[in-house]
Amino acid sequence: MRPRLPLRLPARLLPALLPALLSLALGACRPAPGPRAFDYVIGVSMANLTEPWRINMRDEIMAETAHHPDLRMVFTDAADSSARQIQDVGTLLDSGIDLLIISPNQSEALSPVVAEAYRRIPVILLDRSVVGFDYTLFIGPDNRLIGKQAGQYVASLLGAGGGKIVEILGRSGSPPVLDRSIGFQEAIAQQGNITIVDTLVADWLRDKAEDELTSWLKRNGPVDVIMAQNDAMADGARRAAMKLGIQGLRVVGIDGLPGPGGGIELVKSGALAATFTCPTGGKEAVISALDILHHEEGIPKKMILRTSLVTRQSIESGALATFPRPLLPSPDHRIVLGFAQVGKESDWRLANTESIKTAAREAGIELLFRDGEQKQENQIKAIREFIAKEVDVIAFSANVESGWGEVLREAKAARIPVFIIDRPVDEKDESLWVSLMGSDFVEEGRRAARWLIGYLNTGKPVNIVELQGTVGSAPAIDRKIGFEEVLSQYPNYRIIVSQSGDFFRSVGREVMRQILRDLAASNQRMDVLFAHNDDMAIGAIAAMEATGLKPGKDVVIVSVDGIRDAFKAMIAGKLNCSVECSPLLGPQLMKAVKDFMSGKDLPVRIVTSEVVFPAQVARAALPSRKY
Ligand code: GYE
Repeated sequence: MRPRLPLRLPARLLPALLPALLSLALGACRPAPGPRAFDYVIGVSMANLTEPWRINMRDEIMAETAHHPDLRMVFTDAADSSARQIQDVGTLLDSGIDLLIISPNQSEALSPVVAEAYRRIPVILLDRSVVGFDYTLFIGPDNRLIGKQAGQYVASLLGAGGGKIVEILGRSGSPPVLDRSIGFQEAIAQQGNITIVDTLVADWLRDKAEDELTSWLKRNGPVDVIMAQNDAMADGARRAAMKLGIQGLRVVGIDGLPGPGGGIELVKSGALAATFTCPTGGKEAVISALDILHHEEGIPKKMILRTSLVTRQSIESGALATFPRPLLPSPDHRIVLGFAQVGKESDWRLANTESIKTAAREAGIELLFRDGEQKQENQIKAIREFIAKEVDVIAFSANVESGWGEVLREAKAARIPVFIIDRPVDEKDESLWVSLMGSDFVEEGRRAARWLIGYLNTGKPVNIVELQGTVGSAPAIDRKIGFEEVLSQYPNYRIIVSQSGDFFRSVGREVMRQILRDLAASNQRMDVLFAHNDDMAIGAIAAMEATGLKPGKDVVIVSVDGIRDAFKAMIAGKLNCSVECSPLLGPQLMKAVKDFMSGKDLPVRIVTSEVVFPAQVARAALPSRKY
């Protein structure tokens, strides 16, 4: 087998070399006429290839690539220069790559060239995102959450007495820096007696952190904790304190890389008090790239990778291993999955149930299905039944987001992994479930508002009636948040009435009937209806027509889901826009269950890829709608 080295090109030589190299890769690997040696060339644009974490990312990519003879990787190293990375991407595109994996040096600066790439080939964002959604898939950590977890840990380290902290940041402008710092400072702010006395910048580099902190400590004296945004800088901070003979200063880092000098070793040796794993996503990027190139269905929009606290105690207790793996009786054991469904409130829910049942059947998974009939207590009862029956896996969609901690802890104590689909819970302990998969409801709310603003395009007063979903449910809470977040920039848009239709079509009709009576009595005008789902919008349309109103004309209507009846209403001119929210989560859930049970690590969050359907596309789109 030809040695398959990662092609790492000095950026300055790239423009000249890459075409030749690629023709070599494409040509020289091609034996005499017959099947090609490989099918795909993937360009990997790295912000830099000097930081240990990025070198680890490249190594993970190459290790996974080695399992796929039909793949070739071409790496570029932008050496922390956005201008150079823009040039790298252009050169990679012009040399004919099939897919781009990019870890942007800076989000804003790289957004345009990523959008251009996305117009031509699939693009996977790795570790850092861009502005907007012009990409195929994002894989990376939730940096704000990492910062928050670090803040919570430091608070627990300092205890009731509190203390003083110095924060050491990575390179200014680098996307994780801001998010990690925001999350960290938010968590610290919740503790009244902890002060961040200063913030230093060390560009992710160990020696710079050592120099910066040495001079700071000489000027200001000791503090209680150093919070560094990566382990390399944390190690530099530790060296500074040691050099100055300062005892008792505790240092916390992020990355948790294995191997010599990595965060795991630094924690094990006591050099660091703790670190947080920050998976690079390199392996997931290669696997997802193949799925995309093979046109697999159900490619998500985001994969958020799990972060775990690493302390000496967690290393020694083995808790560092991701989610405790249940032991299957035998490799050919038929997995038994207990699923607790919300109910039957909407066409969306019916389609979701059908998707789960069909996918379980096709995956050869035995499904115990329980309908919660819109009551959380029924779902909790069903989960307890699954625990008592010792199923292999539990999955559910949370009717409302609160009140699940106890039963989730019972499932964990029984070593039964839990998957959450569709509606998340508001539990802070993410170790209570393996993975959450579903839509970004806040973004759906934003999309509804952005469409409305663009459609009306007016500075005149716009009166909006909002039909909310189930009170306390994540989609109702978050769609409202997203809708109002965008609307807050347009003061002429006002929500004059907001009531719940509980996601039911019938309730949407009754609530709208009453709202229309109240508006008539108070001589108020309704210009727009924003309904949190299509079913309530369709119910409201019936109520409007009963009063002689022309829905879609007298009242502009935007809703969420994208069910068939919404497309029919749009074709009839009664609904103006439906924001997609896919219920077809069955295949993704069953794949995740099988992957997990076969030992694979899973993202802690998988976000579905979705679009917006304005009425003008409804007729063409309806035939291909699957729910
Ligand atoms: O919008 C609605 C269903 O949880 C996203 O619940 C789902 C929502 C969906 O009843 O139609």
